[in-house]
Amino acid sequence: MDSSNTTTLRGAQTGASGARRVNTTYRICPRSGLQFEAQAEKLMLANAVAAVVFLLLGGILAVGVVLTRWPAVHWLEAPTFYQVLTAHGIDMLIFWIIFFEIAVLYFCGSTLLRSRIAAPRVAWLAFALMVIGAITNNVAVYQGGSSVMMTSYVPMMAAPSFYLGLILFAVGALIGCFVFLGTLVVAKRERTYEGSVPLVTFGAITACIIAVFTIASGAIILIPTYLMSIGLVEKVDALIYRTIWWAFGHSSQQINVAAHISVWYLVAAVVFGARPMSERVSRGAFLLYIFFLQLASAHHLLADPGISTEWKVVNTSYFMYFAVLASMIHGLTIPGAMEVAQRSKGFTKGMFEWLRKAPWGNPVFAGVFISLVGFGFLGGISGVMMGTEQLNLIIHNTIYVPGHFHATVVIGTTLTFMALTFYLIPVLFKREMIAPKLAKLQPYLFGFSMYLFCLVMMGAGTLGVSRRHWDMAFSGVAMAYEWPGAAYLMMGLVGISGLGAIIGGALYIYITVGSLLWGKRLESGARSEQVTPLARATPAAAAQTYGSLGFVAPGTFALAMVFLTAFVLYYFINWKYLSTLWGLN
Ligand code: HEM
Ligand SMILES: [Cu+2]
Repeated sequence: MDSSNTTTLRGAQTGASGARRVNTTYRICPRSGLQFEAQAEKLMLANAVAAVVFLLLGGILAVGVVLTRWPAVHWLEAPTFYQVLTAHGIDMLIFWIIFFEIAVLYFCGSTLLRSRIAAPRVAWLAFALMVIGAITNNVAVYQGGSSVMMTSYVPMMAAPSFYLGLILFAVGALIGCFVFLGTLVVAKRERTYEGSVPLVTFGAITACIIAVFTIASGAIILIPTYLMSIGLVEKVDALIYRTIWWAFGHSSQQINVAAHISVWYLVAAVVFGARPMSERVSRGAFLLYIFFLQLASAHHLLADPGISTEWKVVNTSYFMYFAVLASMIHGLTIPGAMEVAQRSKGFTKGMFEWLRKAPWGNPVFAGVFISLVGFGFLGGISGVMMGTEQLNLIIHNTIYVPGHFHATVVIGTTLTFMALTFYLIPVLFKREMIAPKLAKLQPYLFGFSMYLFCLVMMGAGTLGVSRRHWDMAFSGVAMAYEWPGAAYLMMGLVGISGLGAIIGGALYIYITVGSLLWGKRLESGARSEQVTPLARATPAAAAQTYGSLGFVAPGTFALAMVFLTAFVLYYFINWKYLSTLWGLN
């Protein structure tokens, strides 16, 4: 480890260069050494709690979705199913994740940089807008007439309040992004950190930049659609809608990826004291996201007529790989950093002692590791397969698609955020975690049920089972389609594994809310009116400074080769399958 990180906080301590006296207090968490500014802390709490409320709501709705898609149960009536599916998608993917991300941004801006948050009042306004928007949108969906799914493609129209809710929420989130950017400026001006911003914060900046672009795209298309719903605009072109909507819909997934990968680096730092193998490479990989990810939006339009093949191919078969490359760099350097850190602690036997002796009973680590592996193998490989123009035809609009994105946004983002919450319960919530045994179990139950859930959805999708379809059996239809038995079997397993994941999600909510409400209060750490310098021995110090670990990680290299083999095999199998579908032999 480099010895240059004797971080002292010249500016803030001496009150030098522009440091403005602001009426606030700071506390040092005695368990982590992290410093929380009073306003930022409250804002993080509020956003995280709102996130969990929507996760709870989305999880309850998931029961309805899953029990209807399980053919033997086929629970809800068609109109209710589409209504519940719309609310499930939006509450989960938009409200749960973005509320949590705003909390993560404030954490990376304020806590990691040891700075006060810029403009806390504005941040509260942002929060209020987001809450009002989310409630307005939900009410619209439950009132009926807005079961347009989360993509809300025109010319299918929802109630005006459906779009208005989304727009208010987006404006709030955008303001939250600017508060984060403002916090960076404050930290820089008041010199609360030395050198470059820490890598985790750098990742959060990436997420924030993508978010600004994303929200702007969302506004460009949702505002005219809103105006159409109230009768002021006559027509929004369907193809233009889809193109711009996906500049928003796809990019918003990149916010998630950048955010959860930042959290992986954070957890590697706080659990192992691990620094990235190479700061520069990791930062470069984050930059690749900014440059190339939006271009990959084209993979959502591969089946759209009216868009040229050249455009689709250039975007999805060339530019997309730079973004994939970035994810693979993170996917290697994070376990690599953990390996190097573990080896330096003496776990050097063979290729994998570092991994065997990892803290598997710690849900913060277990959650992140299960997330990382599942995100790479299930989400990553299937994503590249689907993003290939020809192969996309096999799975377009089948339940393979939700199989893929539950691997990215649930196993990747959601499981990571759950793991981070467990870290934050004693640190930010200042409570002892209730039910630690259940907490140990939680990432395994939720993660592995989700692994199976995604796999069987992808399996059923490969056989052609539609997504967003109330009745795969087409009962009562004159010329029904005869599915192979395997399709029914896999949809049955979707039901069972889905319920497993829902129980895992319920455990998370029970532990989080329970700890918050009746967990033993922990000492919060002394409050001070001034920023305190970061002690080098602080557990979280590695997350707050600059530096690289180096490159000796044979175990991770072996894992990477396994990944590559799986990738090549799966790619090959799909081309082979495509050739049988098209009868080219
Ligand atoms: C807790 C366990 C969960 C279960 C059992 C579950 C189940 C499902 C199922 C079966 C579908 C597909 C329905 C269909 O296409 O016919 C679906 C759709 C969806 N889910 Fe989940 N889900 C869960 C959690 C999540 C989470 C955490 C997120 C986001 C972070 C999420 C986001 C979505 C989205 C965006 C859709 C697509 C909605 C649409 O097609 O418009 N789900 N879910
Ligand atoms: Cu995409």
